[in-house]
Amino acid sequence: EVASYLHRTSFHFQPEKNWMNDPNGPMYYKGYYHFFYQYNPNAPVWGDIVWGHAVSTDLIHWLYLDIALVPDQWYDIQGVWSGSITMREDGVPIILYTGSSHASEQTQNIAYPEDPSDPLLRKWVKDPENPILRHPDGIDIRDFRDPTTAWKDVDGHWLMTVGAKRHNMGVALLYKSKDLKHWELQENFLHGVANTGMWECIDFYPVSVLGYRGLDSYSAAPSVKYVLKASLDDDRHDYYALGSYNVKSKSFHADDPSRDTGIGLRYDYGKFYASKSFYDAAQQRRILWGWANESDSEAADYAKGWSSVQAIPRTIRYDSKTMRNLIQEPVEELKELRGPRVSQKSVRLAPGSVVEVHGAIGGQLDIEVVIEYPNVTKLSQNGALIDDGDHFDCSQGGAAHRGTFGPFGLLVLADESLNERTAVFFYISYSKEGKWRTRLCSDQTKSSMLPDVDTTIYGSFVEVLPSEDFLSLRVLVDRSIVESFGQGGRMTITSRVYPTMATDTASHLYLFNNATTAITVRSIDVWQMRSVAMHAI
Ligand code: DQQ
Repeated sequence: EVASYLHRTSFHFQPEKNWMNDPNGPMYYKGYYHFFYQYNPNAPVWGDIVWGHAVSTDLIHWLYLDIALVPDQWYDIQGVWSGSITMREDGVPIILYTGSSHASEQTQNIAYPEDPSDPLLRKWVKDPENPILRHPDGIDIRDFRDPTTAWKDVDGHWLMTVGAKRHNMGVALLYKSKDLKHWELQENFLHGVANTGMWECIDFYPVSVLGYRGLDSYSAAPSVKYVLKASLDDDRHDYYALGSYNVKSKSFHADDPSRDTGIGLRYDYGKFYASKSFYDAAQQRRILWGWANESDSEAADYAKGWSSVQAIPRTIRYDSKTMRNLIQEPVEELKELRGPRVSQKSVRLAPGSVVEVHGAIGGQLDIEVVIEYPNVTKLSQNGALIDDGDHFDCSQGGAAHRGTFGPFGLLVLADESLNERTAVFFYISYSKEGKWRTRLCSDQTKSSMLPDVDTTIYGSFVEVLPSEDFLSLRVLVDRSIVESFGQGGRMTITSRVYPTMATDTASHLYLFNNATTAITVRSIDVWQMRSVAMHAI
């Protein structure tokens, strides 16, 4: 038995105890970042859901506030479910949320801050006229939830969407309002995709194709693209499409319907669900929160008294290099926690080698690695064996596989005898279409000696441009979470792991190369991360 506090994260957001799920209504208000979350105050499993509330001045150090919304009305008595914040024109934030009624009907409701002059917004009041929306015809009472942040239509009205399901088609229902309270269903959907099931926690927002700045207004400028995200209840992953928004017809169109409308791109290839973004007016950026649930059993959740963490908030922007995806990076403020650093340059990794990064000790690390992209053309002309890309996916063999150009990367949360280790690695292969493709994978199969943990291997392709002669990887390690950002944040993988030996000062870091070709690491920088004390005020 391993002491469960060793798995409690040290710089990721977690309540003091019990169950947490979706991030709700993140915002910046009067000098504070606010964060609400689906929370069960009574047990480390889902149920009795309320809106937990916390504030921070830097998105990293959090103070817990009193619960913001509890189930106390017929329309939300079975749970105060997910929703969003909208900034009213007078600068006052309002909450739109889903209630699960006494009859399990999903209703949409509105709540206001009791005292908008309090920067902490400690008290919230429900509108006496709630519910403000009931399910429309043709939508089941259980398939109507998670209102988005409202945005301005060209005629000055508000628009918002609520997720639903119609004949197994995931849809974003569109509503229009003058006052954020009286809503009218529009004839068209904002978007919908056949056979994708219920769309939970829809997010819809603009991104600038020009630069790093985040956007708040839903303009029709040609430099603005739109992201539509749906959390698919059926397969529990967050998918997004990049596209355009027709302000006249009020509909979203994916740039590449064949690829995107599936809803085809994932924010993260591991555990990252029910995510929600917000525009941070203080830093003019858009930030994304996502929920990372446990990979261990419910019995383990009861034993440790808590379940789930939030992934580190991520700055998101359009990838102006690939023009096909978003870039996600941990918020800059995380660097405040960086402590002692170890660095190495030009490390040659012979085929089949494991090399320790000396001094990179502990279960709390921020790792940045840059690896030379191997000279695949030269080596293949010399007769090296070429893998058929279609024959390797991350889950076949994982880090133990041996190919010409992979796997190579990191072993994190590893004990000295390598009984436990989590491998985050690249794998380059040649496809039937005659293209070199790179995968980023996270292999949990050897991450823990505990019997019940889900050790699924995660991963997918990451785009490497012809002009890029390197592979880059940033990995955040925090006791029971490993967050990997490939090629500058083009692709991410979040995994949950539960080492029993590789904990605390017995946790080591290694570079490894299981390819049959030598690999050169250009540089590796590793920071030990300080802990954050989160407490109630
Ligand atoms: N979680 C909430 C729902 C939402 C789901 C309930 C997504 O509002 O659809 O806790 O995880």
